Amino acid sequence: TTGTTVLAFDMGASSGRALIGRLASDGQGNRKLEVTEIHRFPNHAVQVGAHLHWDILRLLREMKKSIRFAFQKGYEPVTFGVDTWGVDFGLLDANGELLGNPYHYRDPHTEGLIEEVGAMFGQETLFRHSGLQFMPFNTLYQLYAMKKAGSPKLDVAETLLLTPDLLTYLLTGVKSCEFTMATTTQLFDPGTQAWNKDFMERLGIPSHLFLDPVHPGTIVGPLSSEVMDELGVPAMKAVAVGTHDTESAIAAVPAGDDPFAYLVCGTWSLLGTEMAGPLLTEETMNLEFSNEGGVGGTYQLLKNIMGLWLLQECKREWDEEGNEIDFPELVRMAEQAAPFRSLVHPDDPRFFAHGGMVDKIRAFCEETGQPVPQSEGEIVRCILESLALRYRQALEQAERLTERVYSGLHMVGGGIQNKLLCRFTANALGKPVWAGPIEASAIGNMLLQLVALGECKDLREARRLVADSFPVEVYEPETSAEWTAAYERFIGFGRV
Ligand code: ADP
Ligand code: LRH
Repeated sequence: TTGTTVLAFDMGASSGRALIGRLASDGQGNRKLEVTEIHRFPNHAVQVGAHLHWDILRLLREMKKSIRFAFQKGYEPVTFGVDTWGVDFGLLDANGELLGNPYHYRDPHTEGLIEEVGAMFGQETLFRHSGLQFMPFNTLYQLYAMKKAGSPKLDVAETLLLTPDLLTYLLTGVKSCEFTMATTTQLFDPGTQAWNKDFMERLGIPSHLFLDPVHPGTIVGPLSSEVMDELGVPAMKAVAVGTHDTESAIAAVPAGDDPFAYLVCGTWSLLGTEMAGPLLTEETMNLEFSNEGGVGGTYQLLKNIMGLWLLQECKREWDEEGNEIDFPELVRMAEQAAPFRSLVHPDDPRFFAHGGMVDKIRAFCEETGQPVPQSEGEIVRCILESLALRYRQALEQAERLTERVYSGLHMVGGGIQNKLLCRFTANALGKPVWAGPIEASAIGNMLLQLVALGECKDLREARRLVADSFPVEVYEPETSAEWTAAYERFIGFGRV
């Protein structure tokens, strides 16, 4: 039987991919989502002068290529959805043309602005009206950086489109603003469920740039006639899915009705739990958790953890030195290295900027009186053990905030291909890890298309479809006094 077919574009900070989802039915009421990857391409930051940018037109070109591939292979998707990393945006002029290359969230122009804006508004006020952890890349700081630099783009811009909305616009010509991305800006007030015009005014950010958000599952519009002609494909409608990749990934966690904890594991690690609304308490702020708008009316209480970025950057450095080692091999090297020699705190701010990661890790170890990791295996082992311990710390904090105890951790995303990390995490937590699916963001993206098409009733039914369609790998914890001792050392770094 042929079933409804949809196309998901999932743009991660390290790679972009296009996947086809087909809803297959055995005729007896049992349905499965069959997923096929049709295209994958690297996504790199590009340094231009003092700034770091995304290569947005390259992404557009790869997306068009994906659409062509899909139809060439005989698929006939009726809709598509785009999800990307959070916070970033492009500006359009009055003719609807893109003003320059969007900044990359790791551009250093926001340095020092957390402190500056905090002093202007008071951190409590900022938190109460945004619900977000103070991350240097939040859209609020990026726009304020442009304002401070006297950017003429801000003066002529008519519309701001967040990255997934921008890519959707470049394919359809329709401007939209999707809710989950809007909640990553720090300019959207979860209390009033509206843009915070007061913050904008006080920072000199023009408030006319922002469109009213629509909820995930809203149909945006068909491919533009230019794109249809160029590619020779029929009309296919864009759906505003959970366009923030993290929210799409959470939608695809195969959890049941009980409260659960999750870790979305990619370039970033997002660890948290699903809530019915935001938790805007002082303790949430002090423990550095965010409230992000999710799909299906949820709010996600989660912590941004620097994640596999540390490993990606080391790999990039070794690759550039001509010492190319793939991820599976790096994991094997880590497995052979001695355990618990050196640990870092992954969220030390020094690790945020790109470049020099191996030296930064060594410096952290030296400053904290630990053996300095030398070989690739030692470095990778240090990163993976440190991440696992950080996950335990964040899970304990989530338990404190929600006054619940979670019986294990769901892990999804590309990072679960690192089985050593999954095993370390189960051991560090002393709880089972349920790993899968890998392509959670793309799958969650498809689910919201199926909701828009009336094929899935709600998030609960969508999650059941994931559980019926994809295997989950279970990692039981191995009891170990060594992990407990390592956790004591880790906590000694003193960060929340
Ligand atoms: P993003 O969406 O942020 O680009 P992904 O979810 O694709 O990230 O995850 C990318 C990460 O997954 C890489 O940084 C790497 O650490 C890990 N990874 C990818 N493939 C493998 C593999 N074969 N073995 C181990 N780890 C892998
Ligand atoms: C993960 C992610 C995360 C954001 C970061 C910018 O891809 O979307 O949720 O905070 O990118």
